[in-house]
Amino acid sequence: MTAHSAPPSRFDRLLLTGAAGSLGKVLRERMRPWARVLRASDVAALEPAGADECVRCDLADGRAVDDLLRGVSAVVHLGAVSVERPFHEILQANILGTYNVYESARRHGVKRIVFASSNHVVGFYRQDQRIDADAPPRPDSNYGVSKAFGEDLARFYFDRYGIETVCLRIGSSFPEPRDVRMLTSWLSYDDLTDLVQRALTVPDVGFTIAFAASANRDSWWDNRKAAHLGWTPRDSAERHRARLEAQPPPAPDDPLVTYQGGTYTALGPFEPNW
Ligand code: NAI
Ligand code: 15L
Repeated sequence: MTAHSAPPSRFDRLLLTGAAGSLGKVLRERMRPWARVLRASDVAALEPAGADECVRCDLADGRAVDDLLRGVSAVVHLGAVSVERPFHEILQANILGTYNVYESARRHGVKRIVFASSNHVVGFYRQDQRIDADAPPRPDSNYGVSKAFGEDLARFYFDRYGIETVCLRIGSSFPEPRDVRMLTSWLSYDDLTDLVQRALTVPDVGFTIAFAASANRDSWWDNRKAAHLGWTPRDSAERHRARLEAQPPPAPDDPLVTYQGGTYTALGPFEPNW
């Protein structure tokens, strides 16, 4: 299966949360041929496009999310606070929001979710360590903790209710890598698209954790436990190396070049809102 091609059988209705975000905009265009109807959702306003169903919905609103999941065949769940923020913000969108998605999936018989997890679930591993999906989580932030919660929730909903999830521990998915850390963590949009397509369509994924980086020269992640997805990234950050290494070099103990999660390991603390 190559990126952008239609999967072997089309879905009836695919739900994409976070559709107004950076990755959501990209995947919305690319997922449209994969389903009879694409339902695009976000708390932010959505531009009408194609024949998409556009639903503005706060993931923290359980009743609204329950309506959102009605009639859906599978979900690509991107909607979230996507950077480090105070816990009360993360709690609403990422923790309560992801619970609402899974519980509504159970109520409506949705059998497959692709969950946008993050490298920040394991951000406190050092860059000289190589880990696989069985390495214990070492979240680097409130944000990373919320993604670890999402992975645990996905594990529970598979063991208890048989809802399959592929958790994508996305590295750094931007048009181009932005700093020396991203020479290792970068994921191109084409490689992301191919991975999402496989995560939706490969049979019997159960509960799978896949590290999501392009075929960069160096890697911190051993992806053999996701080999059944048959995903082979094609792109590489290598052609950006000279430009990025010409940037002023970080100190050897700078988190950017020390920890897999980079600068997230040094953010905060944030005052609670109580
Ligand atoms: P983004 O911040 O551009 O998009 C996230 C979207 O979620 C936004 O459109 C936002 O309005 C929406 N959202 C936030 N709170 C919401 C709520 N309460 N209800 C409904 N929608 C809400 O982030 P991006 O880069 O597109 O990331 C997409 C997903 O992938 C996120 O879950 C992020 O954590 C994850 N990810 C992204 C990486 C990247 O490099 N772009 C790396 C690792 C994970
Ligand atoms: C993430 O999880 C974020 O969503 C994204 O904005 C980047 O910070 C990325 O990780 C990264 O680690 O580069």
